[in-house]
Amino acid sequence: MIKRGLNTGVLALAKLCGWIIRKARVGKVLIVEVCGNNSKPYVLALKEDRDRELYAVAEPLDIGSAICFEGELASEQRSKRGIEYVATRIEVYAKPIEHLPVDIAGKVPALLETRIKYRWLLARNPVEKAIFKIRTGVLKAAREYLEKNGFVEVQTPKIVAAGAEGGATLFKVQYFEREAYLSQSPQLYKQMLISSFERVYEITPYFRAEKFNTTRHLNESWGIDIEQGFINGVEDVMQTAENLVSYIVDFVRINYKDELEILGVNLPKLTPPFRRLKFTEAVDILRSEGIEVSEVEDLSDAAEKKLGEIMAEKKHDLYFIVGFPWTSTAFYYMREEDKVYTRKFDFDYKGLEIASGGQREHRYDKLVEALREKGLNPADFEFYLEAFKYGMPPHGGFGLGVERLIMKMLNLENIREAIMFVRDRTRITP
Ligand code: AMO
Repeated sequence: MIKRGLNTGVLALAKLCGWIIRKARVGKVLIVEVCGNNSKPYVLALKEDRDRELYAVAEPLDIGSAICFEGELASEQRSKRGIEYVATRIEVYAKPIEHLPVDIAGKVPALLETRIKYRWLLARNPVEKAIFKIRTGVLKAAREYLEKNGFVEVQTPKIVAAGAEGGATLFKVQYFEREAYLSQSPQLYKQMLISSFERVYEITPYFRAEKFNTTRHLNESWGIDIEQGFINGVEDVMQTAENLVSYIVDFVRINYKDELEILGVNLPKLTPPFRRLKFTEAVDILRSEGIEVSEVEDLSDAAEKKLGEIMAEKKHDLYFIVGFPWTSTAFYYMREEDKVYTRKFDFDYKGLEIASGGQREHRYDKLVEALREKGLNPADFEFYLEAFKYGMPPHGGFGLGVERLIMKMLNLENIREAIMFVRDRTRITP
């Protein structure tokens, strides 16, 4: 019988598989660390005289060998590095034909460049693996929260005829005889679906031809996008955003204790509601600190970071900036009566925008006017505009950046650490 330990996912009696990441001899004992799907490695302590047969199999194996073993959880757990098993059988599935290009045990720290190139291999290392296991948990938690709250999962096209977030960052693709683009955001489609669903969500890649090379941008990133109909205002949407993020953080805090420990991350429980700052207030705060900011443009990365430091001093790790000027936003945000400010918000975590969203313009005439004012041709958006003709309720939503959320939760320095295969200015392989 195979028994699973409470909350640990550890198998008491099992066949377990993975790769040898470390081998050490302590006197007559051979310590073999095997890393499989579990974040903590399995540890086998084989005594030369007692476990003669198994010792003979394991002793000549190189780091990187793919093996399975059958065994039982050791009654006495002596290893600090992993979970100790008493093996009864070892089977070798594959041996490396070359030396591994990176040090999986992590004794020699690899440069970020190397880590990005060999992430798929380095994920044998508990630290690297922990990040990706938590990434899975983030998506699982998001789905769980959204399903519990009446959101329906949808999938929208990734090859599109029009962009929603500005022409400068569109990747062009040749689509038979015509030009098309890779989707920057499910924005237009998720809004269209609010003509038949009350609430939708999508977990989706975004493709953005942003030319710069920063620690917070990718050219292919993932978003948790939601759209929510029948709202009374932007506040309803901000509540969904803060509750969703708090749920995700709590889910990871409770279910990924081993991984957080491996990463040395202390993830405090979040307690919404978070502070709402008006855009004009954010401008005043930054100016009072001597930072130059415009009243009509979005905050620069540097200003955003500085605001994060100021807010952190006041014990606000997470906060919203709401009421962005119309001059700084996309066409689809609802404008206030004054036409100067909009119902767009940013949601920041430790000085980084992790999500942005807001209430949308749902009135057909005003939407057409907004497109024109932004210099866009309503004819290019006909398929989208049509959805606003047949009873479109007030609605709003947001896009939450998966890698940015993980980066801030786990205190990673570079967004590239939060995704397995990086697409940035210089990388399209591996
Ligand atoms: P926005 O363009 O702000 O809004 O994107 C939403 C969120 O997605 C993440 N993100 C990125 N992460 C890494 N690299 C990038 N290049 C990148 N671009 C975006 C960020 C950001 O906050 N349609 C709106 C959302 C909405 O209103 O619903 C949109 O796409 O975390």
